[in-house]
Amino acid sequence: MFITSSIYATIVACCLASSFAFAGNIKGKVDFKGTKPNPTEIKMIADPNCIKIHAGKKVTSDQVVVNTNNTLRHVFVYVKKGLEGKKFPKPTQKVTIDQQGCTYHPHLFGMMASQPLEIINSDPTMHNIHALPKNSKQFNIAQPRKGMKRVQTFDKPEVMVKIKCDVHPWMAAYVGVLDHPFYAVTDDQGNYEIKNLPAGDYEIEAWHEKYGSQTMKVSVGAADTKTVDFSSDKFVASK
Ligand SMILES: [Cu+2]
Repeated sequence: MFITSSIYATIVACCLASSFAFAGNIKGKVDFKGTKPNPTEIKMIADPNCIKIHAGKKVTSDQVVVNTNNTLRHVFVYVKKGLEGKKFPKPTQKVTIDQQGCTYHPHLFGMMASQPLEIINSDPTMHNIHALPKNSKQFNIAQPRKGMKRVQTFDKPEVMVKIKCDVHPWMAAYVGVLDHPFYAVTDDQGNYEIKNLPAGDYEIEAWHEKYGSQTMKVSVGAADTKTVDFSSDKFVASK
């Protein structure tokens, strides 16, 4: 009995150790350098329903959001190189994009190829969501009524896919479609974190819709947490 339990304990300890041994984390922030731009007001004059939803309150663009601590929000950070040949299961849980207040929520996000994307219209007005991938099939869907939902997918990886509304020219969102789950988006403190990455050498890219992108190399060892910080003045405009 004693032998059996100690063998069992050894197996458990071994498995726990190995599951951590191959998982590392990368975290960091994206600093904003330069003159902080004023928030850009969105004029929703194309649709009086949109103006009514906001009850006359000013709405500002999500394109460039500099946080109070001088970091940049809405930056997509992901593993660009280093996972080639590795296969990761496709998640079955839905990712959601909501058309609410005549803007997209979230403004920028990530998902895996073939993962379901649920598109919701929470507004009492018509939206026409139009996704413009180059590697997957485009879709263009009218949702004239509040509460309408529809599920779509992107078949192939692509960083980034633009989503726009054919009714409201100010509406834009971006989605990074990947064949692995190692991505994150900077938050209202400019931070991101990519968890449970297999040990290895990686190229990490940070992408912003206005400033372009920056890549950094990092080696992640067993049970490491590495810090990789980016800076907007090092970003190079996207081609
Ligand atoms: Cu719209």
